[in-house]
Amino acid sequence: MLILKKIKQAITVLLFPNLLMSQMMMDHNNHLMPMIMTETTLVMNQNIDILPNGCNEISELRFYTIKAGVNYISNQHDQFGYNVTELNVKPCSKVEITFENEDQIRHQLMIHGLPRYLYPQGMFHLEANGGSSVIGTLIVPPDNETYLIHCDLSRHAELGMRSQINVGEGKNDIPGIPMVSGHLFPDLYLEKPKQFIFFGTFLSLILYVLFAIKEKRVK
Ligand SMILES: [Cu+2]
Repeated sequence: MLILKKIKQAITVLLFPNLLMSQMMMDHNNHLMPMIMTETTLVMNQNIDILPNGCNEISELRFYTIKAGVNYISNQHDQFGYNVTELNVKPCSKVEITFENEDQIRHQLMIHGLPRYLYPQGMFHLEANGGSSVIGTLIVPPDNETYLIHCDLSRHAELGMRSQINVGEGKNDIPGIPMVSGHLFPDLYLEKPKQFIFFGTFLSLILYVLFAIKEKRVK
């Protein structure tokens, strides 16, 4: 079997000589979980066939295309975004994600909090250079849970590159998911015009009432 794997790796390198493809194979519970890296992309902790504990079979196969980039900013506080900020899948489903990076800088799609006995550090990880796309697959656990999806590059998550995946009924919304649970660190100075309008209207109303009372007394 080892020889077959070596031959497979050699063929892969021969077929993709300009991509410098490397595959690091990790043995885990007698199964192999590859980290696949090219010049422009990375797939880590992919799981295409190992059932999480409590799953008797794969419940369904779901395909998602998640796009990343400035085109998907959903509010005035953000600088990055995903086009999908919430995914809903059945427990034990197999989820294939096509991650398309439309920006000119590198982005990631990381899912956190997965079972560590199956996903090292509880993490599933896709990464693509600007203008590149990559495909990865995972099998979700059987429990109702909500998992964070984000880009871990410096401040990208804080600036809007956050999403969540609900398994089954989900659990609690992850804070700071655009269009789902608000913004993590809203820029307060952007709220000042709204506050000014509110207090200005309130003050005008009080002055109007006082003026009206005074007029009534004079009459
Ligand atoms: Cu990013």
